Amino acid sequence: MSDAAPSPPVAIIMGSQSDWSVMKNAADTLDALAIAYDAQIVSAHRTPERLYDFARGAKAAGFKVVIAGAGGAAHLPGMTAAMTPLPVFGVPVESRALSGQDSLLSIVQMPAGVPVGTLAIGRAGAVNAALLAASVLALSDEALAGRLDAWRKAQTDAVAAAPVDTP
Ligand code: RP5
Repeated sequence: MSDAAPSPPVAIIMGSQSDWSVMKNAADTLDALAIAYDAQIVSAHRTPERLYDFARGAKAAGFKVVIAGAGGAAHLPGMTAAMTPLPVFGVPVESRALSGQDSLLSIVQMPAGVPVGTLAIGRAGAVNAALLAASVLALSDEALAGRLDAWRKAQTDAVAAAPVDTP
């Protein structure tokens, strides 16, 4: 047994520093719901040993949900899901060459047996990955369930009944 403090419930991992501008939207959403997280750069291609260490140890470290963002040939979410029983939500990051279509297809087309919950490309996917993580954690956390309900009510209340002209 390690004496290290348990990890926060959510791990946000990403393949590159260049993914952070998208994945920060997941972090900001978790912040809004007062959910603690740890954000790390873990590249399936450039730091495979870091990936193995993270994924194999994620559950024992205390994480409950993994949000994994990557772009291009985006192996990170699938490789992570292969090595941990924790739920993994994959966020396709918009790539320069193919606008994230490559990222999306790389992440979503997992063979049967190793699931990755795949979100939309870019910011929407990052925000929704955080909201899905919140929904999972709220199943066993009444206080968080209340905060999530309030977040959704605020979103609903912010929708105007009729459109206005914008400059
Ligand atoms: C992937 O390659 C990363 O997830 C990133 O989206 C993409 C490009 O990475 P950089 O070349 O910008 O580091 O592994």
